[in-house]
Amino acid sequence: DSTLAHTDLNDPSKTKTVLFYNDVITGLKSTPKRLNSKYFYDANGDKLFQELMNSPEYYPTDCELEIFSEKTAEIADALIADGDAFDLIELGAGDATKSTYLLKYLLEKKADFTYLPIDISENVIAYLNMTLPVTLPGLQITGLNGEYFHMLTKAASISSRRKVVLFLGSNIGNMPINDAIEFCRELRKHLSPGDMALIGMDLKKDPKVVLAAYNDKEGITKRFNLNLLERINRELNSNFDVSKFEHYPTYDPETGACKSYLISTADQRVTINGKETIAFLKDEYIYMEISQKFTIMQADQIAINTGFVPVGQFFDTKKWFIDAIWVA
Ligand code: AVJ
Repeated sequence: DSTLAHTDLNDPSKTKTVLFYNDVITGLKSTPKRLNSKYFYDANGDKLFQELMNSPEYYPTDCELEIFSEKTAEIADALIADGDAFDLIELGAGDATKSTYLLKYLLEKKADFTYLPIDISENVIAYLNMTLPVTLPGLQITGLNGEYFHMLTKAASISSRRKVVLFLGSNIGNMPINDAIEFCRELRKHLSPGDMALIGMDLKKDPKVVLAAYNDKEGITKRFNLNLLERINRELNSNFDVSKFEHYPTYDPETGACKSYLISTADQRVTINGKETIAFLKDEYIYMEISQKFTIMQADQIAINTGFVPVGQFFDTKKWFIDAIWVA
């Protein structure tokens, strides 16, 4: 019953706005209030995440970069398998820094593959399509902008070659464990026997180290979270006063759940799309994001429970992060 929902649904950019609007309204009308962290990544959010990856506290990227730079050959050789042609599909490719190590090695090895990065951010896909063929001459690349499974289906419709799916950066941790398991089941359904997945997972570790990564001194994580409120203001004609929300990260060493909240510092009202009014009480929270941490055993269990066979494990020297290879 929104005005937005009555705008032109055939215009893909409008459709996206409507989906965003509906999710925001549903989330903010729920008890407790929540927003979906997949919406963090507009152009501004992409930039903030880049900054965050360079911050001293945010370790997952450094750990996985170490794995990809130090163990490139072992990882690539495991993925090449019998040397047949394959599609290398990356879910949530971002700036593809980690995968670039792999791509470079595969090109040197004259492996027969096409790289299909999938990302929710249009900016990311436009950037990869433009820059990767320059930095990696000879690379066959088809960037796909959209939701993971929609784009996996699309990838399958343009090619029937063996698939190797990269899901790095502990993006899998952005779901509660049961959703992650459901996600892996769904992923398995999109694959055929012999296809592979390379999954990056952040491991449980010193709780102080984990919490600091989501509470950096410079306040980048805080701005990263507040940017979603600003994005709602920009794209959905809304009036969040971001100075009246505080970033509150938590880490539970028992469950491995690292969660972030925005806490309203006052009783306040926000108008979304000029018509829907959302009331916040002082100290009321918006649940923003989960970044689940796993044990090595859990990583194996998730594979086995979702129809995969775990066949390889790669760690950084600190053993803070795992890249696991699973065969469908
Ligand atoms: C990109 C989802 C892996 O959860 O660690 C970083 C995003 N959020 N700091 C993560 C994020 C806050 C990141 N992932």
